[in-house]
Amino acid sequence: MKEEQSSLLLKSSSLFPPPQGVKVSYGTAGFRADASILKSTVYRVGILAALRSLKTRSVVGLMITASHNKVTDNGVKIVDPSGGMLSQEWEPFADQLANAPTPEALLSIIREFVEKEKIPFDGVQSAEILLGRDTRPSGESLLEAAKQGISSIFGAIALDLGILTTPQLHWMVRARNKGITATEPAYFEQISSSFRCLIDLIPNGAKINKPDSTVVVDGADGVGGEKLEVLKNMLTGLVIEVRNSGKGDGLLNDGVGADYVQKEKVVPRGFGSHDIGLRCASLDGDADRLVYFSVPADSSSKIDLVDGDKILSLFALFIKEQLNILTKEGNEKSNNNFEAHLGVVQTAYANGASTNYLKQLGLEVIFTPTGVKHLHEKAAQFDIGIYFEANGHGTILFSESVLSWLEARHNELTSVSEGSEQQKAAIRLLAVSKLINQAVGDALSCLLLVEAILQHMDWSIHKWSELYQDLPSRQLKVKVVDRTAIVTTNAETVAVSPPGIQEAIDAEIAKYPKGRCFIRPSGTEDVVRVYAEAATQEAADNLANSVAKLVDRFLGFGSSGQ
Ligand code: NG1
Ligand code: ZN
Repeated sequence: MKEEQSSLLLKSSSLFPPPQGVKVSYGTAGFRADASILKSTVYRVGILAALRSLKTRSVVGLMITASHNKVTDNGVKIVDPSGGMLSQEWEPFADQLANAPTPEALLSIIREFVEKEKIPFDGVQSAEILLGRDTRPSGESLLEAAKQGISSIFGAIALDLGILTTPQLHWMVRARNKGITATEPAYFEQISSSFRCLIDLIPNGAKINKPDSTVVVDGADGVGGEKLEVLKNMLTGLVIEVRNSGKGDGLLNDGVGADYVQKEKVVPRGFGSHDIGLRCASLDGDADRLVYFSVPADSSSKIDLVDGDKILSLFALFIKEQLNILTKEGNEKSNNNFEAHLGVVQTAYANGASTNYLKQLGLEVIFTPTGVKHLHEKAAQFDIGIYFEANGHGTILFSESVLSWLEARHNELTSVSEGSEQQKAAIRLLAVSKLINQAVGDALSCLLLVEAILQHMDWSIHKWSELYQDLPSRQLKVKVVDRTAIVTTNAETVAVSPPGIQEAIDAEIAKYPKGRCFIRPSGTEDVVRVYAEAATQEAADNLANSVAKLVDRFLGFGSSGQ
């Protein structure tokens, strides 16, 4: 490393001292903390992004968001050149970098890493980083810190794309590296035109004037609501009413948003008995999660939740149906036979009833630990892989080979049977691959796909919700002394440490018919999460409560002296 580079790093990093006595870690979704202590971390992630760009010789992204967390929190994460999450191999380096106590320590960590990873660090090679942030007030000054970090590396340039949803930034990084126009208008154009294509192919024509063509969306008072206001004007065949769009007095994620709706199972602010029977949806604070809900006739606050598992089920049904049309009827005439391997990926938080349903459909279901990086990686191993977290984060990945096959089938069918059902199925699947974000879960594109499929099937939200009955479940958080004391295995369903805790949990589960329960340390908050499922709501609540007590007994503050 050149002398000028070292002194620039020393000088610039001394302006961003790390907070005393705080250890941060690159969790499920990057670094997250109270925004007031994040400047130094974000500055250092700027350096990290520049190094990642140099190493991969590609454009990377840096997003400032704390998703569904409260407005006073913020966070930062890196988008890899593929549009996915930062490679897990770099996470330990991210931790070291963020926790280096002094500028000198920081410099020596960078030096060592640059050498180990053979990062071209000569000032000749250039690095490019796309920056995005959500609507949090702290975003602007944190973005400045990121820019300072980036410009402390010779040859690195930051391109500030302003306020974006997290999936928009992922989409743009991916597009940029593929040589496709990476702008917001290009993003909106791609998703609205592929939506239009699906609507044009709806079996009995679009049913624009049906009362069901309106969806009411809770924007969580965040960036998603703001963007949806723009997108909705580009759509035909769908009316979107946006509430909690961030323009009013409402506070981001405060009694609104997908996380609140999914966990509390009550209406978000601004919704109530006047919405009985309507099809409603909720985005999270950075618009990478989506859940649907309706307000039942006898309620003003309780909802009928249609969560990520049901979105996954709807997508799986549709894709399977289209693949069947394409491969079964008249396939003998085709020169393009290909058995597309369709699979789904879930986590332990998926409702057990959804897993049963998907298996009954004959689908291969696999499980991974929490965090989209794990789900995404597994889904990419299928020709068409659909992954969803119960909380509404998910997408559908199409492999290059399935896309080439679809293109070839489409061309072949266009010449021999234009307008046939098979040709339409090929067009629909290609449209889905363009509508749905190939980089990460995207609430806006998922919303449009759900809407297109419901219109295609001519289904109400109630019909969709009745695909299967969710098992009652309960999620709780427990504060402990050190959540890293919990070590899990088997896609997080079994706790191997602290010793004895799993046996105690198993003894509780055994008391409840259809009982299922697991614990894991959160990757985004300083808590242990408890998830329980059972035959009745009361039983699920009791099981979750008794396991929460066990967690407290083994790891809580009462036992900190042990
Ligand atoms: P943690 O805090 O690790 O449970 C939460 C979600 C994840 C994922 C991340 C990223 C649950 C139970 N966990 O992670 O699924 O979405 O946030 O935002 O919903
Ligand atoms: Zn989010």
